[in-house]
Amino acid sequence: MTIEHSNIDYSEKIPNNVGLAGNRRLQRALESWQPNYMKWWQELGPDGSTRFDVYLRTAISVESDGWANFGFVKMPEYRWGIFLAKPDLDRKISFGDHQGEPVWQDVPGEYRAQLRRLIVTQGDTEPASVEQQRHLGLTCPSLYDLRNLFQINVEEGRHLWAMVYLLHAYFGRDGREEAEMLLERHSGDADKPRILEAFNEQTPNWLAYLMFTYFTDRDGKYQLAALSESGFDPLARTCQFMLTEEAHHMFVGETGIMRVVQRTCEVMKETGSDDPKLVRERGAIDLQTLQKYINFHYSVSVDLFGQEISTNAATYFTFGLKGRYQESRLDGDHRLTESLWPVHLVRDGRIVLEDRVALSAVNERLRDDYIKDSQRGVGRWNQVLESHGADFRFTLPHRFFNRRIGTSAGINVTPQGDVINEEEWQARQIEWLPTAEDQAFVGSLMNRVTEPGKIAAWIAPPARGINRKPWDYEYVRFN
Ligand code: BYC
Repeated sequence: MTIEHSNIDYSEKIPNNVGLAGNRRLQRALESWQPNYMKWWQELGPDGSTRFDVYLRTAISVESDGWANFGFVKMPEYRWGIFLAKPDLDRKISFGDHQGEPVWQDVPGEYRAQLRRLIVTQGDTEPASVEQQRHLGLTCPSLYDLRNLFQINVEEGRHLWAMVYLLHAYFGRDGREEAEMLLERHSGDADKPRILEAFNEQTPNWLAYLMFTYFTDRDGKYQLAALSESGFDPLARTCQFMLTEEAHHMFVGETGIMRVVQRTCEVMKETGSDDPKLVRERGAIDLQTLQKYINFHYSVSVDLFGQEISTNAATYFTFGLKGRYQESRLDGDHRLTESLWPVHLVRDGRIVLEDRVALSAVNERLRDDYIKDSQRGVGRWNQVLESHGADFRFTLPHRFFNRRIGTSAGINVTPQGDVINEEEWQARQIEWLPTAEDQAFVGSLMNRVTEPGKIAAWIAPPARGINRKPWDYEYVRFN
């Protein structure tokens, strides 16, 4: 099946640029999924947000310039739709066994199971994050932050639509069944949990949410980038457009943490002390607690890249389904059978770096790209500390700290990268990961602030607002 690209049509029940009106069967199938999606949104989407008017951006075109339109939208009336980046008619597969062949507009029969699995895994994370964040609106630190939360939530909802479209359009009956399942598994559900572990964790407060959007959404960036190299063109184009939305989510995380650090620094200056106890008494979050949150969210997100040595990943690569980060722009070997890649592994209780066949290490290579990118924001947070004359510096823990997936799963590693025994881990993990007491403290700061121009005491206002509006603009209007 070939679907022509056209402009986004908002007069349709499901806005799209994939010519849905010309494919009645597909349109009917998606229209029958739509009420289930709406039911899910009402039950597990943002709590108590019905009837709010929110200043949201909506895609009006997929052109790289000016695709976004800003305006007030009543929350459940957001127009979720199906948008693919413009096709590149000459695009060739850039890696694996099919390197140099034209990209596929249909699913190759022999790769169907693997492709479906990738799409389902990607799709599963999107509604999961909405579920994880559903109560946060009740404790927002400002209207600006509330608006950003809702913007992210509606976009994650749209990303679910993007994957459901692929399942319906290209995978027949089992695709439709998978689409149903995406609304049946739920974050943290004992019987039907979400597929990847990070998406079953709780996002209990706004600090956890800002960390999540910085660290976990960044996994989204790298996974989507790898999928946007796919030989299956509809998947590649879907992911390309999703990536343009993802950037704002990570911006929310990066600047959000920066604002928390800023506020903590201001309080330290006011009290003339960096004593965590005094910082807490003044209603800000001490730097040690921030570091523990970094440790937790980073390590959980690092797990999302899978095993260091992975036959699944090698298969996806060889088949041309999922590439490396910016595969088509990389020089050199695009089959990876000859090259090597250095991989961290645990050998006899010690962490070693060993060269492995690059093909088996593509998960690790993507993780390396992710780690480098994650470091950048940490550097910016440290600049805030430096500019306030604080001595403390944030660090990313060792890649094997607190891991559940990969060769270091089940092995206790300190943030500095020392392997320790279980007893020491039990005794010392309270130094490295948020404790129940830390969580309770952060939770105690979470009071709802919804007056324009007002902001909670634990976070500084943003440097600027959305779409050139002032930060104290009335971004959400309650009815
Ligand atoms: N949790 O060979 P391996 C986003 C399983 S985030 C649980 O390494 P593979 C977003 C694995 O399934 C981006 N299980 O596997 C962010 C496999 O199971 P089987 C999401 C895990 O397949 C914020 C086994 O362990 N997108 O978009 O190479 C807000 C062996 O592992 C985990 C994607 O992930 C885990 N963490 O790697 C909203 C892209 N890790 O075969 C949205 C699609 C591994 O033994 N997914 N396992 O039953 C993939 O590319 C791959 O599934 C993974 C795993 C990279 C995740």
